[in-house]
Amino acid sequence: MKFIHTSDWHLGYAQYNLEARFNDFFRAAVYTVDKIIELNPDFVIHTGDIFHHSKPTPGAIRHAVFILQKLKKAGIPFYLIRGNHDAKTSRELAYGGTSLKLLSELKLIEYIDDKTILLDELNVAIAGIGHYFGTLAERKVKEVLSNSKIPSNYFKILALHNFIQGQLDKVSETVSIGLIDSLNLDYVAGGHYHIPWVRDNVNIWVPGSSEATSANDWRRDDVLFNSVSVYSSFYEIEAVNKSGKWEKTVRTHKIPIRPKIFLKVESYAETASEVKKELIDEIQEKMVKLHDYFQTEHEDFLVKYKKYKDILHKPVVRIHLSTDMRREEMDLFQPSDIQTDLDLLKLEIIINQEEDEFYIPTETISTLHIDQIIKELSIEMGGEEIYPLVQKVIQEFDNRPVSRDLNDEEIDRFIGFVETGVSNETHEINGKSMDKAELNKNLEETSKDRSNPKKRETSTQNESSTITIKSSLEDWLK
Ligand SMILES: [Mn+2]
Repeated sequence: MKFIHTSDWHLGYAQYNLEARFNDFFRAAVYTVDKIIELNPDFVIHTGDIFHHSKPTPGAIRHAVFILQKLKKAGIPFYLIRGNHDAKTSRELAYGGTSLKLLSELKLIEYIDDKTILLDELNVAIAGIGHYFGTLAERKVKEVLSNSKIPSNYFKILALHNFIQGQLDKVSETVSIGLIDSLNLDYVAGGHYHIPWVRDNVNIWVPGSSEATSANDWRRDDVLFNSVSVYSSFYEIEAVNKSGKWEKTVRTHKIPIRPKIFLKVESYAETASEVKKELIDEIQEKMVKLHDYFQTEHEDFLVKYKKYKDILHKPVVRIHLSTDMRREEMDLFQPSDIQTDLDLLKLEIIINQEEDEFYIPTETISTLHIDQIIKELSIEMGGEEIYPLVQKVIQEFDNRPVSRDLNDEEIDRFIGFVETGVSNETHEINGKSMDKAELNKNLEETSKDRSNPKKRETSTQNESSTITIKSSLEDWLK
């Protein structure tokens, strides 16, 4: 007995609003199915999110029909469960059924809608549970399995579209390993999580999505040269019953898809044109390596899918850039030029700019007493002499309830304090007595110092802030 497990095709997703990406999701699923037909399994299990949208466009439906017809012609049954993208809410379920029901009525798939089906010729049982939020996911698993009558000699498969314990922390809709382990299953087919993920000691296999719906999906084990993600995966499972005991082997198949290049670049160049050149060199280096790699490793694939070469040369690129460029240079820096020069499909640059401003390192801030922080800030702001003033401000607010935010009146008072000085009393600064007017003058000079670049250069530490250039309209969440 042999079957294929694939998941999360997300057909119809025009990522970055690009038609090329819409086609990428289609192409990845076509490659997958072509390979499946070559392997000629007894059946296929798809663990949900065949569509990206619960109301797929006619184009996305045509993609699905085209792909599923290939399998139908080859006589390979296709079992599918409901992903969160396929049909999100009960409201949509209520209005005349989902796209999955449509595919099922067209006899292109068999929709396993929270039930167990028995493939008696193969001695296989498939329990399929769609996506559920919260604890409902686990309850549905228990419910469906306890209502099923599965002969003990059958190969028992559970198909799920939910997170599994160990994938993401603190997600309420997580199915626990303990529950899965207690069910005595031969193969747990997982969807929803887009990165390949295996716990073979408890028979859990997650092939990941067939294309990347977000940059998070690039974090696979099989990235090339530490920076290029270019595969998706599916599993081929062969199982034999040897004197009452099932023995199985699981093979991973990789599908070449649109390359995604992720780079961390620390640049010490100070001009926009130098930084640009560095980035172009880095990207080109990876592209050349990738091209060479494909020529040797995937010669057959390149012959079979000639158009893939165009895709290979047009990656999606994301760069985390640390730079010393000053603001003025930053304004001259145009990532879109790089995208155009290299003819990339999409370039995103996230810039960590070094800035000449005072700061308290965030990693130590929690261990510093507030008074110490204020003292350091005072010194950075222009001199120890304003420290007594700031101290006074703190004292004033020291008795405030810590468990709530300041109310409007308190905020006004606080702002008033800083703007007008503490009171009409005189203050001792460096042994000198100052009245309110002098204090204000002192504060004014201090703030002048802050905006004076020469003075700023003497500051010992730099602030690191994150600025996203060309931030994408893309919703990075699955
Ligand atoms: Mn998905």
